Amino acid sequence: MKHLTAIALALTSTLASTAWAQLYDKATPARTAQAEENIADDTTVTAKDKQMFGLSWFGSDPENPRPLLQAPAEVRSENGVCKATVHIRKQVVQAGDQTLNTSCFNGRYTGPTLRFRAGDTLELNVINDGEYNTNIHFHGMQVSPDDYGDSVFTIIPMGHEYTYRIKIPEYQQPGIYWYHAHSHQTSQRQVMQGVTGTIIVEGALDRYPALKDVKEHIVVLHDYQKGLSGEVVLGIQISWPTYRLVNDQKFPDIEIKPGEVQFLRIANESTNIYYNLDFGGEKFWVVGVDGNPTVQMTEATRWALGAGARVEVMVRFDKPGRYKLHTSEIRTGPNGDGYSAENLLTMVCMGDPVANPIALPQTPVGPCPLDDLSKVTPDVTRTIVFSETANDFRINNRYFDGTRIDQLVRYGDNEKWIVRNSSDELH
Ligand SMILES: [Cu+2]
Repeated sequence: MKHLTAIALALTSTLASTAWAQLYDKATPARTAQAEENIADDTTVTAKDKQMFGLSWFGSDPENPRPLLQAPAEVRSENGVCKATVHIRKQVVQAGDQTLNTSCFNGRYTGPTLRFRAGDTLELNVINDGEYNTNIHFHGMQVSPDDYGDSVFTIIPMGHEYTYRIKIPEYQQPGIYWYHAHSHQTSQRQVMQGVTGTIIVEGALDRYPALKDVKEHIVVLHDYQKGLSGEVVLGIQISWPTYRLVNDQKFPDIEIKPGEVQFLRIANESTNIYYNLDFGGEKFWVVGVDGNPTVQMTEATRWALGAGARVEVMVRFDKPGRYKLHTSEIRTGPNGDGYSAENLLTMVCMGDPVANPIALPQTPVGPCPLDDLSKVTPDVTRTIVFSETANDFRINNRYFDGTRIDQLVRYGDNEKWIVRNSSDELH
């Protein structure tokens, strides 16, 4: 269970969820190939879906119309400033083939993507007409917590608004990040309600000139548990099945030509779920992990994505076919949670092969922009131990207290942190 869980204990009982996890684990044996196919069949588009989504959402194969993946709304930086407004308000929104009565950004379950370059300024106006006091955490950004910056101790009360003004440092690495509610004890539910969005720091492909024109897709993995009231449940049960979406859509398609290279920027914006992603054994090439460019393109056939994690990959399929982005069943340890397998989206490889296919992997031009810290002598070394009791999660045997300072670090120091997980589950 991730940090969001740890700080939202008021909403969920660890004991109850652990007991359920064991039960659930026993109840869900590994899926057979037939079962996997049934998942796909369940999500075949119906006449009702067509009405709901609008015809423009459907792919170019008239025999098998399916909703194409739609990008979330987007705000781009202009003249060095990315200026956006997110309005949290409770309303009925479309979430896949269901509706959800929820407090989310701008009437969409998936919030707007904010795009800017290192060195720009982000001005994010947050209007809180939601159900909780809130705030925004800019996940993975190396920015100041001061003044109108990235502080999880900021509180935007219900009925108020607040504008974050954040200078993005020149050393912020290009890649995919996200922003989400992080107010203590309600962040888990707010994230599941949809108080999240994606951040792109531009320039991720600057070191790969041959790839500068490849088609890009933002792929937001997000999920919820819905109660009888039509809202996100009050008591989230971590191991219970959740309704999983990709950019507000259920099992959408992406079209790709044989031999074409496309760029998938995948963010796990869920509260708890781990994904264990694959394309049915097809290779893909990783260019970024959690906003850090990889030194070289890394070939992979499977990638585990914890809650909050991101991965950016190049895909190419040489033969026509339907290649499903799939997550396998995953269990986070004897004391952890179990998540079922599911198909998330389909890359439909069709049409004429591209004339001059781009070779993969590409060799990057110039050095990796990340500093190599492996040879730096640390100024301070700390050991951080994660543990669990029957009732709570702890770091160095202490439960979170927002009024206490646990680690005081000096600006500019090089620190070595040894992180030890003594619990019986992934963290
Ligand atoms: Cu976060």
